[in-house]
Amino acid sequence: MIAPVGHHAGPIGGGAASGSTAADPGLRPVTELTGELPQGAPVRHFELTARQQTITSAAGKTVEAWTFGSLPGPALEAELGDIIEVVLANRDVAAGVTLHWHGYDVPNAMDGVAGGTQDTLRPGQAITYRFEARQTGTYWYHTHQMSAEGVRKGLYGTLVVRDPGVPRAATDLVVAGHSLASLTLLGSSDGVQVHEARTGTDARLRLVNTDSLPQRYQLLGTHYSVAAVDGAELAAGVGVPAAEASGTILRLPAGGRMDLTFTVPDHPVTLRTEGSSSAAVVLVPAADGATPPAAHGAAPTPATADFRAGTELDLLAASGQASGRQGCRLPEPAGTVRQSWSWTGSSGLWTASHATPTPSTGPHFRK
Ligand SMILES: [Cu+2]
Repeated sequence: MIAPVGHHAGPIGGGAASGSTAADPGLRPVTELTGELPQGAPVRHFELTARQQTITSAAGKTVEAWTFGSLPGPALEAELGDIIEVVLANRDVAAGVTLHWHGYDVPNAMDGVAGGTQDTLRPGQAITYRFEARQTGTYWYHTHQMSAEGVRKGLYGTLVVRDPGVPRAATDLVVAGHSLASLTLLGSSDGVQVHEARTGTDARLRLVNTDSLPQRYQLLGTHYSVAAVDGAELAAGVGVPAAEASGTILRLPAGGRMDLTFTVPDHPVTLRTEGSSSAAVVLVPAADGATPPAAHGAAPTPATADFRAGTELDLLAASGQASGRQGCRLPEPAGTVRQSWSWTGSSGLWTASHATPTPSTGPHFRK
């Protein structure tokens, strides 16, 4: 039985009392800062249940995890202007759970910071998060109760918000890199994951580092463009030449994202992470209609990456060259939310704070 957690469930952040018991009638409990929702907007409804789970990986490793049913949790998708509604329940994670929207601007009461904007959910409890999708791009969600432990053990997933006015790439993949004990995952696996795509069509690979340390990746077999960083679309993508084994290394900071775009070539494209020699995401040219997929033979042997020989892509230098200026910021399209980053020692995670206000219809509290 799941009991709802109401606005009067108890004291919240910093000892401030919630509800009408507040000593100062001029103070509003943070749990009331829910913002306003657009009338009649489509509602994207999701249900996430935190649980203890034993995971056996593709490579045969067994780890004790905390999950939202899978590693990563369900991939959440919405369009700009939608209402994102997520019912979070805690089945049996004794340490508690919340949902924080990494890099995503939400009303304060929806921000999921245990002890700051809500109480943690204990086993048997549930809460509903509801907010308008006002930013497009690649984001992720994670627990914010003891997050150094909770995120690492598996309480995370991806969030992608699309602009319905922008055509979706023919192949649009979200791949979260994650480390859990001896396990390093690319997406949901520490093995080889093969996706088919037609030669000549466009592809977008949304890379998310869900670790609390930087991670390094390589995309082999194609030239590509870094089209977005941390959810913000770049005005001009940063071009990266085709990489062989000693090619360009993409270094993603803790919690960081990079969207890579390319045209599917007539040969495989392989994504590798430094943390695992077994994990690979491989895009192979799709069989044409006349040829059954089986005729293409066994799964390809993925390209091998050499992380010692490659050089890290310097986005600042690359964008400076592109614009003819030195040391400039990444180009920003209109409406970009500028993000700064801060290290929160208590949670052991980097968190984004927003320096540029976005239009607000409700009370927002900015970290
Ligand atoms: Cu985060």
